Amino acid sequence: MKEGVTFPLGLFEPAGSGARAISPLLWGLVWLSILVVVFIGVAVLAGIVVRGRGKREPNLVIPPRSGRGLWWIYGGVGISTIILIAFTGWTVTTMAGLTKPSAVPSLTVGVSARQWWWGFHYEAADPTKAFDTANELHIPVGEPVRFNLSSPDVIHSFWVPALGGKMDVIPGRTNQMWLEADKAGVYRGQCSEYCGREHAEMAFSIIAEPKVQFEAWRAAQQASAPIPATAELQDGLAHFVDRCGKCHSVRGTKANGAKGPDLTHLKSRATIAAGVLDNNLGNLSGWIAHPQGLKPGALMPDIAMSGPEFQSVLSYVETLK
Ligand code: HEC
Ligand SMILES: [Cu+2]
Repeated sequence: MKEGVTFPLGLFEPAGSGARAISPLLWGLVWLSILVVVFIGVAVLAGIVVRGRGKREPNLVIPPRSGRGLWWIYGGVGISTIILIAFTGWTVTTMAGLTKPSAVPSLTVGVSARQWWWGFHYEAADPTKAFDTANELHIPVGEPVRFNLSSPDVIHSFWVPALGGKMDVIPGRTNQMWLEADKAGVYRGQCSEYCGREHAEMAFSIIAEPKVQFEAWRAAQQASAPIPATAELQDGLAHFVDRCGKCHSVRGTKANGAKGPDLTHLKSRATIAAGVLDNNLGNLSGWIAHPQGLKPGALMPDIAMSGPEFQSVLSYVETLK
């Protein structure tokens, strides 16, 4: 059964100003490509038919090749060059139009593209209000949002086709882009620069929602994780810090690793492992027990735990709403 982020990328259904600006160019290139294929196909077929007739009908006199044939080459090269220059100009002006958002973005999100998941850092004027999350972005509808893109490992590419163009994420530098969603909805994002074994399983979603809902989500994310109330959960937290805390952070606890996604509000996300699995108890349990079976090569190793230890960690993780 297919799970996780399965809905299409929506390349041909622009839902944001960036994607809308690109759409005519996209269609222009699609139609140009179709025309070229059809034209060349017809020319090749015509050539075969005309030349072939000479073989089947020996009496037919085909005039010897003359210099006029070369005009096909001159004309072909000339017309192609003009069309290509025109499309280059169109591409460059479209790209230039995309560099400036419609308004100064009030929200900035740092994107850390990793093998093979996405870390998101929501900046805030008051640094105590900044927070991290992973693989699921929330943005307010109808407002440009700025993204600062960086990568600690290899080159990735940040792409949400329904909202805008793609931008490479390059180690050692911070690329900037912005996106704006016209309508509320869930949009699919995908890494679009081959980055290793699980490149295809490096999806994320953008949830564009009305400002009020967005603010409610942001306030909930800013909160630290609840302090465990029962002995079992306290045990779970202790094991979690011990076994998982070197790679994962849970705000408000001693777990402050940064090699894996921030799990403070794990259960608020719809999927886990960069859009690979639905976020439910069964999948979470399967993932923690044997991540290598679900996403081979993922940078979370299988971790050997005793039955009770595993159960307490799982129960604790389930409280991270
Ligand atoms: C060596 C580092 C490391 C350790 C130790 C580790 N993890 Fe992970 N974990 C990761 C990485 C990296 C990912 C992202 C994998 C991916 O999607 O490719 C991840 C992903 C996850 C996710 C999915 C999060 C999401 O939003 O997609 C959960 C849940 C998780 N780990 C739980 C745990 C638990 C519980 C433990 C301890 C038993 C643990 N991890 C130990 C590195 C680690
Ligand atoms: Cu990637």
